[in-house]
Amino acid sequence: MKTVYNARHAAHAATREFFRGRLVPAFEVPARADYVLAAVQAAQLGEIVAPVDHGLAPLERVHAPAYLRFVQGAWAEWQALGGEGDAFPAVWPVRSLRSDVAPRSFAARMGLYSMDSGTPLTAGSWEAAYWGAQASLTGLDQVLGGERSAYVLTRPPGHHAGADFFGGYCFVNNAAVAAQAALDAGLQRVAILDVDYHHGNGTQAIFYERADVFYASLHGDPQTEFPFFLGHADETGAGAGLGFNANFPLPAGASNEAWFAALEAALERLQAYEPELLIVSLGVDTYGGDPISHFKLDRPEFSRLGQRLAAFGARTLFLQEGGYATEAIGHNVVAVLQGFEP
Ligand code: Q9C
Ligand code: ZN
Repeated sequence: MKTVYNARHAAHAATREFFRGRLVPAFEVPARADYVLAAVQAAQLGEIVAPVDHGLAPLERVHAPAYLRFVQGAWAEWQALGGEGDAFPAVWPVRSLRSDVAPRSFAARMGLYSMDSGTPLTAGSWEAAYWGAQASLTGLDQVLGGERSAYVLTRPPGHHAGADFFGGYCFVNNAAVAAQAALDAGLQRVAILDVDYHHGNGTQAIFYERADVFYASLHGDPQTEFPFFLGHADETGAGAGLGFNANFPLPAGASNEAWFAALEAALERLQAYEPELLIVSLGVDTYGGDPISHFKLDRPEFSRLGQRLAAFGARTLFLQEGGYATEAIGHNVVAVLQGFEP
């Protein structure tokens, strides 16, 4: 399987993030992708290719142009204000406040276009995220061009980013960009299976009222796990999208047996949908050793996941999402990919 590697990921390099009242070393760091790249090379998984630039238009198919422009220019605005260190939002337009007017204040727009204070915006966030989306589109080209599968190695991740907000370490929703581009290339039914520990609120929201993308996710129960405000089992889609969204929340600490039972249930739903393409939001923060998550998968389970996805039988685009046990994530990702294609 080929890997599309976004070498510009390293432009997004946060040093710290907020955690329990302190600034602690960031979890979503460049070393994550470096370890995965090393593991992909050591395993001789296949050719490693660079992203091809498809421009901004495919990103604008799922994100509000004003939001993309904001992220693109945010670092310069922050610098002009004399911002020291990374940029964080501090105020949000919650219930009863207006979110239909973009204020002139940069601080206000940081809040308008974000969902949490846990996502540092850095000098190279836009560059890294832009090229991550290009890597996704390049991976899609491989799969639509006849490859059975492709793996996109990029960061920052994407699945928490909504049409007009960043959060959860995500700025551009790579899975949504690829799914929409697949439809624009002529496909009619695209499935997204999100196996990251966290619910992909951005991806769900983008396609919630649509039948042409089926979003299924297994994740830590939002009652206790980020992103807290989406990801419940009763979210089944709306309007034309009713019946095309399926959430499988599991309690923090859930057993591997429970996780694989949920995987079966999700795949059963996707099988009935008969997708022409499967996009896997491949977070490996389900690993037992992950520092911010609470499932218990390990190497044998990651390999079993890959095998099970191969048996699903669809053209498959793997996109890197979370996974914060930095030194382990390369081995975990490779276990999935080698399980898929031994
Ligand atoms: N100190 C993804 O896995 N904040 N995002 C956790 C831990 C949010 C994770 C705080 C975690 C988001 C793509
Ligand atoms: Zn995650």
